[in-house]
Amino acid sequence: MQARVSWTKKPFGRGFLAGLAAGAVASAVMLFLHAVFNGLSLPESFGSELTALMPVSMFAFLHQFVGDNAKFYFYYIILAGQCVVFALGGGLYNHWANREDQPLQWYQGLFLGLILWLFAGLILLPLTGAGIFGLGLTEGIINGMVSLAIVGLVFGLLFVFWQRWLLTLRRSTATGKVAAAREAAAQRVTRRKLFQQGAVFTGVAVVGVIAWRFISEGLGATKVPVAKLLKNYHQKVTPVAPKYGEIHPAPFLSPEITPNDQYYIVSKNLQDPSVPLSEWNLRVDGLVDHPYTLSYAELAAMPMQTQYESMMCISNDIGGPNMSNALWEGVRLTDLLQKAGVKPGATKIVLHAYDDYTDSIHLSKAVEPTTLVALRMNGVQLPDGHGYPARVLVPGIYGMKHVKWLTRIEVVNYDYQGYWEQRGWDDAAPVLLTSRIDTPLDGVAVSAHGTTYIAGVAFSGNKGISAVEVSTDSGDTWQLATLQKPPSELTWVIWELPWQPTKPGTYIITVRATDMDGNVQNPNVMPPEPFGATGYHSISVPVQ
Ligand SMILES: Nc1nc2c(c(=O)[nH]1)N[C@H]1C(S)=C(S)[C@@H](COP(=O)(O)O)O[C@H]1N2
Ligand SMILES: [Mo]
Repeated sequence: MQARVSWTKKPFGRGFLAGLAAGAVASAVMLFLHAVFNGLSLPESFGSELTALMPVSMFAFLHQFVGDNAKFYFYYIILAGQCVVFALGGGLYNHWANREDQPLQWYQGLFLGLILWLFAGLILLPLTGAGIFGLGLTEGIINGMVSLAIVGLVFGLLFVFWQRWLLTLRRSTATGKVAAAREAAAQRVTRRKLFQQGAVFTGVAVVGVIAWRFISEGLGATKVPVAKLLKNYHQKVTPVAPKYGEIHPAPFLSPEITPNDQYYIVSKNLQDPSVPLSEWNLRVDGLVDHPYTLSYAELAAMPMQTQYESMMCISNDIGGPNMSNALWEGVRLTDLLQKAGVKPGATKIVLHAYDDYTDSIHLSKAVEPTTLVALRMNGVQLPDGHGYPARVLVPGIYGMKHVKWLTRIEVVNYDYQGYWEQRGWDDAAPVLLTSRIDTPLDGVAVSAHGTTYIAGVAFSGNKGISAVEVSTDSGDTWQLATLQKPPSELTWVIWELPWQPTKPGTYIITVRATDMDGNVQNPNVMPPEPFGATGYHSISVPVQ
């Protein structure tokens, strides 16, 4: 007689294992249906809801330490959670409905699949705010019901298959009792060892990632003590006439216009939509006299405006990469609103997107002549990743409100809060004046003989740049950089300072900008949440 029966040999354990194996495959099918046939992906729907429920401080922590890949890690954890739920479903079913641990019948698998299908459609999805079977999502209720039914079917059949297969193992190992007992004991030891090793590895990895984040980025904005920077800081000055001139080409300096394939991309989605024009139109409705719908051709036939505009993500760190500049073409939002006739009492415009993202802007911002529904970027149709077929441009406001894959413009009379605002980010979200050193690279040595061009970009949103100052002595003295005359006040400005360090040693280089109104960049170090980051970008450069 075996004294201890491993849990995997009890009905629950066997059901759990079978459920886990079937659940992993069913999850893969779910992702496949989502990617190829616009089926519903529970992890995405759920992840979206969980980030909304997360306190802002926790979100900030994750963002700080895990960085831009946070959404992917988060998603994988939820995906693993989904497999565990499948496994629990299998375990509990086997425990309650199959106490004798007999081979299951196929109809039992289908029954379990049906229960999980109803659970997902009637309980889980409504809990995430997506409505019954994803009624409120772009995928729609039909796609939701059908794709989840296929997932349930796959799960149910595979569950029975694996359960039966695991039972055949019991029969074959039950023959040589002594050998089996010895083997089971050995397995217990290796399992414990594996578990211990796994825990140690995970611990080391977590500590390593946190340490690495501290070293690689945490220091960037704090190399010069803020107290020192604040000593002769004036929030507002009389703006000087910009010192425009020729900029020397330097390695790693951003080009003034970012090519489309280098333009930063940020979105809430794991997989961004690729919108078929046959399924797309633009609806203008809400508090308007004449709601209407435009096809792409009708929208493209309206008068177009061309403008240069830079964008930055509100989650960009000081010195971070999520900032770019392009030439855009689009229809003025105010023209679209005028066509509909905005009713008195309207205060905000809600922008709805194909990926179920939403955001809102104030009516006063919406009617500014530079607020556009853009169709083209750097002379070509919007690339998929940047919002094809249409996206909003709101100069002066962070990238968040530049809604991509736009489908609907809704006029409202209440204070709507968008996707990120519901997660604690600022609703006004004006771009906070910032500047970045692109070259030389942080920590990379330069020669003491000859000239090094220190250069980068400065960005104010929509207030232009009047001056960029650079310090090469840890913020003690500042020199005026040369600016490249920008194509508009809505773009970043390329700046440069030639530098001839005389003595070898390590230099701390810092940059700060002033906009056309005389506002000076804020030296106080603040993380991106919830208003956008502030502080000065600093690098340390060894001179040899
Ligand atoms: N539909 C939709 N629009 C969106 C987003 C999104 O997830 N979905 N992300 C926003 C954010 S946070 C930013 S910073 C910008 C980025 O635009 P880009 O990828 O073209 O640079 O798009 C905004 N528009
Ligand atoms: Mo963003």
